[in-house]
Amino acid sequence: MEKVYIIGHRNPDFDSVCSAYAYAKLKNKIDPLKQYIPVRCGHLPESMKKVFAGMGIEPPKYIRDIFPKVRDIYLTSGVKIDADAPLNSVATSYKATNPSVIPVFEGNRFFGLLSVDDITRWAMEELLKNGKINEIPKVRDIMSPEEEPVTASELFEEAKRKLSSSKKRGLAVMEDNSFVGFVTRRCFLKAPKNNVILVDHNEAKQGVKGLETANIVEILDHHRLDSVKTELPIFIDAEPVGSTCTIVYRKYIQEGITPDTDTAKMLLTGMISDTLILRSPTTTQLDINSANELAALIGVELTEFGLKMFSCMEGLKNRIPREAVESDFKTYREKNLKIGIGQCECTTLEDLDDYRSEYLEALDDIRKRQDLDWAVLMITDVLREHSVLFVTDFEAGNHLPYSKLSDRVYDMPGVMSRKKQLLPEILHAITV
Ligand SMILES: [Mn+2]
Repeated sequence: MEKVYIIGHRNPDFDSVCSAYAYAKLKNKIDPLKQYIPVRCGHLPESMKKVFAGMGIEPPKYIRDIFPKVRDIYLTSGVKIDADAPLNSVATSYKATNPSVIPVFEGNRFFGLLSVDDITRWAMEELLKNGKINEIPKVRDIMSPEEEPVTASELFEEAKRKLSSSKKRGLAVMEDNSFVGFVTRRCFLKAPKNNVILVDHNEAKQGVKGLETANIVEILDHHRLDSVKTELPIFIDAEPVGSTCTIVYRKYIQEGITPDTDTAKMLLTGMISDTLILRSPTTTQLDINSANELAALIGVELTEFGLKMFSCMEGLKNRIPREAVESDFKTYREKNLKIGIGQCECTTLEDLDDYRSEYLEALDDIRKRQDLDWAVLMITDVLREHSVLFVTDFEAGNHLPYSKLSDRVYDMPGVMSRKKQLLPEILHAITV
């Protein structure tokens, strides 16, 4: 069955993981001829794992990349030749399929690949020596030494390079140390493409590694368009709403399908998380209606559900500063400047003094390593709708409209959204 991977952005957040989960469920219902597989391309922070565990839901599996693999192309053979069998025992199957290699076994253990070159070499030597073929040898006696096998999880390009630098016509393919099939030169004529649906992002640089080798069939997103190129026309659903989960939920409505309870919880989690319990200015009426419908469906009180989710989040002082900052860090290029803006959510700002210096240090470090002109971090108390801003030393800091709490720390009451509230002020500050 044709596979389609549904995948969110790197450094996955709730919206990207939950929308992939819920959209895969819907697609598998309305398009049963394909297999839709939700995946994620980054590791989950402990706090997210805790939320999924609390709901008893298995989040999408991690994949490292979407590059084509040996797994996508290798061949299997119905024929099983024993190493001690006489060579003429391969004649019938050889005539039927004309293979360039045939797998040979020693009992149940894989022994090696018998190549058509092995047979030719042996036959030519016999003819040179005797002018005819006197004796039929055992298969094992004419096989040339076996070469290093490849693994099913190996990259297509890597295995192609190995085979082309080998003298053999084929290489064995192993998975978990046992033989699963083989690859021949013909397998590498054309690289296969994995089908993907992008959710919660549309920019290649935010996507899974190897996305440039994949076949993008659909995009569901609520960010600005700076889209990947596609070979064929595709479905795009891009809407300026508060979360991708809202878009996915509207798809359920369109199809007349009610999400099951787990899916409803996942959708609501994504919405609540991206919209900070519908308090962020990115929230639209569609988000509010959708979230209320889902809360009613699950039978929970919306704010309570949201607060429970946010209370699972680890306080900043208990996290590793660099990891916390980089878990949601976006870079922008404006006015010839490279600027990075991170955002962390928390449920209190009262412990700020406990971690201020470590986080300022981490921010300096990230600015240097990512070669940025300016790096800032907004820390948002989702309960009180209040943020503070940490910044690295930069002239533009003096032009921010916020009051200073201490050196390199600003107070931002009422500010919750990076893209709608903070980013315009940052852009203004670097222009004046
Ligand atoms: Mn989102």
